[in-house]
Amino acid sequence: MTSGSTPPAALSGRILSGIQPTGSLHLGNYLGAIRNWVALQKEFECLFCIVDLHAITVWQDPKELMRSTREVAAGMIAAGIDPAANALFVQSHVPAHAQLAWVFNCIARLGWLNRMTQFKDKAGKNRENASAGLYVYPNLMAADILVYKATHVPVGEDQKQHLELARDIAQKFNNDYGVEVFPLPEPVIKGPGTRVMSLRDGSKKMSKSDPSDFSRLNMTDDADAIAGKVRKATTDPHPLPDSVAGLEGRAEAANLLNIYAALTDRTLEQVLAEVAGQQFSAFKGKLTDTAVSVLGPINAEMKRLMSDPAEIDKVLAKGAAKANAIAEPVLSEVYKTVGFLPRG
Ligand code: AQP
Repeated sequence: MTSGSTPPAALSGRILSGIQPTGSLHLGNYLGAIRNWVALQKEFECLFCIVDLHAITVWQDPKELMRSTREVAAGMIAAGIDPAANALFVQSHVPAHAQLAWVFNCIARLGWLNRMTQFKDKAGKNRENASAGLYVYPNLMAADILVYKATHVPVGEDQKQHLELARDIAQKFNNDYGVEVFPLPEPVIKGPGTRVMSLRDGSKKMSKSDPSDFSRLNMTDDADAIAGKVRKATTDPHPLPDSVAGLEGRAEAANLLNIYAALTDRTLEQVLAEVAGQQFSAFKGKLTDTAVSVLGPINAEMKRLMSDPAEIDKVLAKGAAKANAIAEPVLSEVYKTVGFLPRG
């Protein structure tokens, strides 16, 4: 189940990456995050956290949450995350995340949280009915990062504001107590940073929680499912253009081409040179074959791993032990700094 490789001698820092077990992993999670994390594990000491505490800020069916937590672990390992060389673990298995988050609830200012755009997006119009957890989500995310004194965090566009908040919290904690407990974590960008959009609507991001399964390619989809979804993907009546400028106002075409470029490790310009003038029907055939060739082996490995849940749980327990060994001394340092009496 693990490759057993050893980390290189000189690592550039410590990275914390998180992913929510809120449903099926999809191509957006793979191209936008997991694939880049696989590359980062060669350069950094990495902690990969399946953030179940974050997941319950909105309603989760308990059985489905358990299944999804194991499936995310299987997906990450199948995609190339090496749990022997890094820590792959579940957030609720490391109590220091929630404990440090409480301290940060007392550090972060209401005004800072009020500016978080993701809360506004996720709470929508029914703000009064959103959970208090959703509101303080960024404080927990700051704790996820700082409980390991992570130096770097791979973030997409949508998470930049949360990383800024984590830096503000670290700085305010250090200033308030006159200490240098926390480093200020830096964003790290690896790979093309592909943002994958919905297959049904090119203006919305591909998302686990989109009610339409046809909006996304799941990492668990087989070849038939992939072919069906690509065939049904929204397009427009025009042939494919020969330049990036020709994609202006064609969000769905741009999305499919971006996906094809990311899957084949090429630039949009290189891909356009290949497909310019083609009709969508021909291009969709190529895209399907490519998606199947990339996702197929991952999918098969995920199925194999999911057939032995006890083995996944063992890997996650080892990951939690590694994570706890780093987090507990940091939490003790914080508790001492704020003046909590040591436990007898
Ligand atoms: N469509 C996407 N394109 C590129 N990257 C994406 N990520 C998610 N969707 C896309 C990246 O995947 C990582 C893990 O994301 P997450 O599960 O923590 O939360 P999310 O961004 O909220 O993902 P979803 O699928 O949209 O989940 P739900 O529907 O539950 O909110 C992150 O690095 C994210 O940027």
